[in-house]
Amino acid sequence: MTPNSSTSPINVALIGYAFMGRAHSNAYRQVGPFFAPRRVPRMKVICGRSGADVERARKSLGWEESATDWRDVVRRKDIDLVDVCTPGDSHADIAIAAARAGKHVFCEKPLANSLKDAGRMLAAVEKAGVAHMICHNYRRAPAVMLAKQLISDGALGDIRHYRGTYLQDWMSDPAAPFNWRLDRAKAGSGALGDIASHSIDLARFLVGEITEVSADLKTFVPARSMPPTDARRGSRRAPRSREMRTVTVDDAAMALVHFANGAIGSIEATRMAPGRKNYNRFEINGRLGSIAFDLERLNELEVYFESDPPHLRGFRTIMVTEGSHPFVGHWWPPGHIIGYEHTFVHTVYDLLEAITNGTIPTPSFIDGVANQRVLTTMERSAKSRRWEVVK
Ligand code: SOE
Repeated sequence: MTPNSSTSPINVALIGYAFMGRAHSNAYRQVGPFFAPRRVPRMKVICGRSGADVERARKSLGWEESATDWRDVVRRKDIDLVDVCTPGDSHADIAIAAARAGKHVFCEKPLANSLKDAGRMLAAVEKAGVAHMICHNYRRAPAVMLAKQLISDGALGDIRHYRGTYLQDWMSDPAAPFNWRLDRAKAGSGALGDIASHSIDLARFLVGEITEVSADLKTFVPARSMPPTDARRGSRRAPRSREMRTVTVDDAAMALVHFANGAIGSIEATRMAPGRKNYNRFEINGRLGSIAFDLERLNELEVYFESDPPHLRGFRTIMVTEGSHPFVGHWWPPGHIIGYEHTFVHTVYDLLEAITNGTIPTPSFIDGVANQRVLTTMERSAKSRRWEVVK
């Protein structure tokens, strides 16, 4: 890719308008005023299958136009960047078509529903010479960036342990209805691809490549009732017993992992941990110290250093809200905390700057493929009930 000296806006097409579509839209709106990228995003078109719903989303999220056919959208001459926020089963088709049309591609995680599709996506963006990025937004929580700096500076010494847990509870109640995330054909996998993929990304970012895994997957609730359709919702008649649908993905995933640098670790993800809403936590222990992060307290990083005088040793909590901390200077004065949505703004800022510089941002589709390889190996290991090499 070549650097782009233009200061014209980067015209964005967003495919998908649910939770992630809203989070990305917010990021495009905030990034200009707070980060002043050299090329600001222009929120050109938002695309979804239902014309009425996507038009509502357009109005509330601030896009110029709405559309219902992503194929037309990704071919448009006036689009520079295609942002894929759909369920996993359409990532490959959209991203590959966008790359072939010469667009930069930003894609939600996991990159695809299979390693093969993830590989095809990477080949397409590399062939087209466009920028590509996967949205593992938690890398850009300032506290996670600080953790990365500490590790890179050697403050923890050689890393021995990574303990990543991503716990949620929204599927814990067996009466919670079926949704697309429970359908393997749409989502690829369950807690594994949806949230363990974030823990894997943080493990790769902070510690290094995962080489071997021993994993287990569990589905606690094998079938769930279908949500009422719009017609049934409006009906005055008493509801008949609901149609049940088989859950074809895991509710929980657990793995022991080995890293190339000799560290060992564990990764656990579940949607069945009552009380844990979005508990994306890691602890890393090195020869010289330890760090711990919890997304539910995302402005904080716990640190422990062996180099502290013995009588003062203990975990302390750094408020990562100083202007000198990564990204923070663009927001508020020290102590004026930031939240979940800011991690997307930081991610989008780095993506826009990379496009302007003609570089490939990280995590790129290369990371997406590496992540998918670990996910696939975890599935293989859960089946074989053995340690499996990541390949
Ligand atoms: C749902 O489990 C979800 O929205 C994930 O899809 C996101 O990637 C995660 O960050 C929060 O939870």
